[in-house]
Amino acid sequence: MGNVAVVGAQWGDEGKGKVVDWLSERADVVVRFQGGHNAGHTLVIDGVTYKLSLLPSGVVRGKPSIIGNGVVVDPWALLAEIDRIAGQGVNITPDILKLAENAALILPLHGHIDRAREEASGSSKIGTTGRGIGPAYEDKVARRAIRVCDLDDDSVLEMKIERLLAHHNALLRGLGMAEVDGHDLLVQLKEVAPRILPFADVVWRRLEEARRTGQRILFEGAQGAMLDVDHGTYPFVTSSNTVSGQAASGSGIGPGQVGYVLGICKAYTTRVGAGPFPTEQANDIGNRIGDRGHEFGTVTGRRRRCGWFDAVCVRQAVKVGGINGIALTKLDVLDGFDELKICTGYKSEGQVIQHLPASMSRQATVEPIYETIEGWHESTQGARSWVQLPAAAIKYVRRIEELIEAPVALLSTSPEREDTILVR
Ligand code: 2SA
Ligand code: MG
Repeated sequence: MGNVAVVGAQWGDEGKGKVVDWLSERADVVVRFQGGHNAGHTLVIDGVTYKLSLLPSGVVRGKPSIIGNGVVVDPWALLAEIDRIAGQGVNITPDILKLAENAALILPLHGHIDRAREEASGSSKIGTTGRGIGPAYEDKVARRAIRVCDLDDDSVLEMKIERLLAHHNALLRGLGMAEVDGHDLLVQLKEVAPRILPFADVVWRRLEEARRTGQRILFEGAQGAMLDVDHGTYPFVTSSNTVSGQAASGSGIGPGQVGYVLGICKAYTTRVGAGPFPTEQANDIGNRIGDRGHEFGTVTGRRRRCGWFDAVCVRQAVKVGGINGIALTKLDVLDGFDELKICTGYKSEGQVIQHLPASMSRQATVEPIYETIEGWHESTQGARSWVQLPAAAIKYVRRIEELIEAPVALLSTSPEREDTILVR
């Protein structure tokens, strides 16, 4: 195995945590390259469940781990997560974890703005995780973010806080909301700095060293292609690029080093938050999938919307993200259905189309065209080899491969990592 990037091929929650954990054993360093503590990656190791949001999944196994520059970092959330994982017996030291010194910070005001906007949006809510992700990325691209390296220098920090608040306080005043006190923010940041700075590093150099010495890098994506700020169901997306191209720029290495791109998708579809979801089953079928699949958000506990496998969306994710192979997860959730449906195209404005259009109104009105496939009644849960699968399940997987134009390289049949079938 060379370098691998693991990315979501749907709307997130495809089971990346388990696959990253499975692959991290063979990797020398694990890197997060976008998103923040909006992610929720669940790992089950020897029956113990670990829920990670910001930390790269490799840390649980003591793998050198990197939070890259493309991530937005809430320092308090990072420390809380480190402490929580320490409570489970995993000690995270600056030897293990490196934080890009050029990563932008999520500040308390970003969370306030995120939640206040959502509350004010009524029925046009995005359904964000409320973690301040969007506002933090806005400040980053507007060139007024406070970054990890700024924590090291009081005078720079003061100057940057002043610039940042000149922008935000003017807006908050206009909305009749409480302004942010610059001195309080400075005190808060100076208080957290001594615990954050030991993790700060020049991570591109660490990655360059890995490249030079032939170490294997595992890039760990968060969310999924349909939540990508460019390629997803805009504006119902997260505020970062989630596709594999981001693995390079979000960590500081060339695109040629990204290696094999493994897209993760469920054998059905889920989405949490608002926005288009053509194959959604807001009915008994969706409820049954949700109950069997325990479909609740890891971070927010929200119930996920559920529906049939959408081959159009996944094929699009394969193409825009250069996915070389797919890890198909949660096949066992579909056990016991008489028949299953796969979406093979859409009807839109009287035409049959083979892609999800960019326009918001067309995305909201496409009608899925389904192909019906025979189900299976045997249990696939915990299957560890191809021969343990019922013929109908194999047929279902093969049909998905054909439609998405990518091979299924891994098949996961339970949260336990041993319950994984290596197809190729
Ligand atoms: P945000 O908070 O600005 O990134 O929200 C924007 C949209 O992105 C979606 N989003 C997610 N969707 C699925 N899983 C995510 N992570 C958590 C999980 C979510 C949770 O793993 O379960 O616990 O609720 C995630 N993060 C962001 C979000 O729903 C919005 O649609
Ligand atoms: Mg998740």
